[in-house]
Amino acid sequence: MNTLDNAIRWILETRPRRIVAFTGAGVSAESGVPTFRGATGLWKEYRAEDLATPEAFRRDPRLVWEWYEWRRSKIREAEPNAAHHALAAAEIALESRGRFDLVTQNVDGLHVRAGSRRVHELHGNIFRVRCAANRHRFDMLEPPGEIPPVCDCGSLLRPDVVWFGEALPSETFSQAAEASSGADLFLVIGTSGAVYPAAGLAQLAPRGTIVDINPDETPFGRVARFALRDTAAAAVPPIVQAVVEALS
Ligand code: BJW
Repeated sequence: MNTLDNAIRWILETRPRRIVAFTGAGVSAESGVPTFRGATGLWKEYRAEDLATPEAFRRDPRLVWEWYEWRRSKIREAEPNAAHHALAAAEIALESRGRFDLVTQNVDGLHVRAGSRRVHELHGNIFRVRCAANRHRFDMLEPPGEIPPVCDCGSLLRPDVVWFGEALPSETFSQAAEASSGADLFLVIGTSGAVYPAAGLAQLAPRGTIVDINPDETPFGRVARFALRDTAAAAVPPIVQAVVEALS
């Protein structure tokens, strides 16, 4: 049965050592960062194709930047929640006893702010920018003076995130794929599984290792050992606490 108690019991019995947490927008929902899909998702008001593509940026860089600035301001106001903190604490607690990889589709940086260290950001980071000519890449934490911002080299700056039709950072993806195929516990937290190739990482996880944490049904539920229909802030802390306990 898909209960938190059963999942905890299984973790205590099997004592997983190689843990991957694969997160999506839902892990930050309880921090007040909107998700992409679903009733309150970002795509309800804005179409992805209008804003998160290279074509959209070429067509209307100002509109795309205004959307990103709105999101950046929401993320600046947000704080990591109990799920982010528990994942960071588990990584530190397991340092010499296991391996903990945090693979995230999120661009909000909240896992790093919570203290996670081995973080693989598959879709980039919203507080980093690069120039459209692809020569310069740097952090831009504050709002730009002008929108759209321009690089010293004269070309437009864009958020250093992965838009539809663009390749994921290859080294980051390879590291995530390697960790996924070696996992003995693969936690899927707060993702709809709608976007590839990120969602395909779960197919690399060895059979019977997936625990899906999401209040809604997901495609991972069908293959998961446990599908916990709960929020991240409620279910992640007891699950990772069990991992730490099992290895103590
Ligand atoms: C809670 C909760 C709570 C709520 N607790 N949970 C194979 C099949 C079909 C299509 C493709 C395919 N392979 C590639 C494609 C095309 C495309 C794609 O996947 N399209 C699909 C939409 C159909 N993929 C791409 O284009 C990718 N690139 C690519 O394939 O390149 C090929 C290439 C190779 C070589 C050279 C050139 C090209 C790139 C994908 C980039 C995705 N980018 C975005 C935007 C990032 C920047 C930004 O933030 O603006 O990434 S789109 C958006 O979706 C964002 C997210 O990271 C990603 C995933 O969304 P996520 O995290 O799952 O969020 P939601 O909203 O969907 O779900 C939230 C979940 O949380 C829900 O389930 C809720 O229930 C749950 N939840 N509250 C826990 N409290």
